[in-house]
Amino acid sequence: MGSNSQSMIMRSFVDSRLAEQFEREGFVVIPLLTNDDIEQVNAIYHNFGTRFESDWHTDMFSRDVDYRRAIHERVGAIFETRLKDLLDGYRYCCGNFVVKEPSPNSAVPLHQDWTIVDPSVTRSLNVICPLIDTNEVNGQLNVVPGSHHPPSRISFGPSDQIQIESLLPEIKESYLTAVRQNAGDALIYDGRVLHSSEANRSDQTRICFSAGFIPNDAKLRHYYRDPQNPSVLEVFEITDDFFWKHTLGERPKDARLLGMMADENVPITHAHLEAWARGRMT
Ligand SMILES: O=C(O)CCC(=O)C(=O)O
Repeated sequence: MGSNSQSMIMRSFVDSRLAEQFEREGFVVIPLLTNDDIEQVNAIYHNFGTRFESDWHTDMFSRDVDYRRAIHERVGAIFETRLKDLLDGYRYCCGNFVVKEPSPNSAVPLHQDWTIVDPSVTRSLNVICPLIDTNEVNGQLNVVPGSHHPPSRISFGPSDQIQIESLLPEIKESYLTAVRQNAGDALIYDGRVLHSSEANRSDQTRICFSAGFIPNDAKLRHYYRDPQNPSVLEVFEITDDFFWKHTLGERPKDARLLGMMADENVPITHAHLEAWARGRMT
């Protein structure tokens, strides 16, 4: 299911130091939003006042398409402005608030983000930016550096649960890095990078904005696995509106089916962790 129309873009940042660090580690952290931006984004969040049931929530949980579109456009415009001169040939394609209410139930397990491009030829960049300083108490992010290196998987949406429980003690001990961010700092990572966050044990809600960027010439994709036919992934070409219209877990509507592929994801093992760590050295 490769596509020749998408070119492998190795360089993601204009700045060489960031570009190299990103290739090696799969992520960088940079100061991004100004204090005024943070105020504006906070005001947008609070003015909408949307209520969610769960203690960790993303706008994708909402069925209010107008709300989702408004957030995508209004907050996305701020991130587009701040990132356009830093990224090398990438465009904004999706954006959501990701919010941790103060609760022991607000942890996010280790995962890769959905694959939204053809990973055999290109990559997506994902951004997570908190509106307050984050730390080990209020739900800072953690990443596995180097986990964008092969072998990599296709992440096909909410039913894609990485079976990794038995490796978690080892990952926490030797491979997981905490990312402490000041308000407005952006964690920018390759969408394949494994990441997680602990529960928010503070008394303040931790609001982040999460945005996706893809190369200007890349086509957006969504990989869907039908629970009745779990050995196969259906590959759809999607457009930006998918991200505010799509209902979590459903087969995409109004999207072009490009074809089917075998689900070749294999469980993550100690050998993967070693390979990723080695990939950082080369
Ligand atoms: O909100 C968080 O702490 C985690 C968010 C996240 O992992 C994601 O959006 O992929």
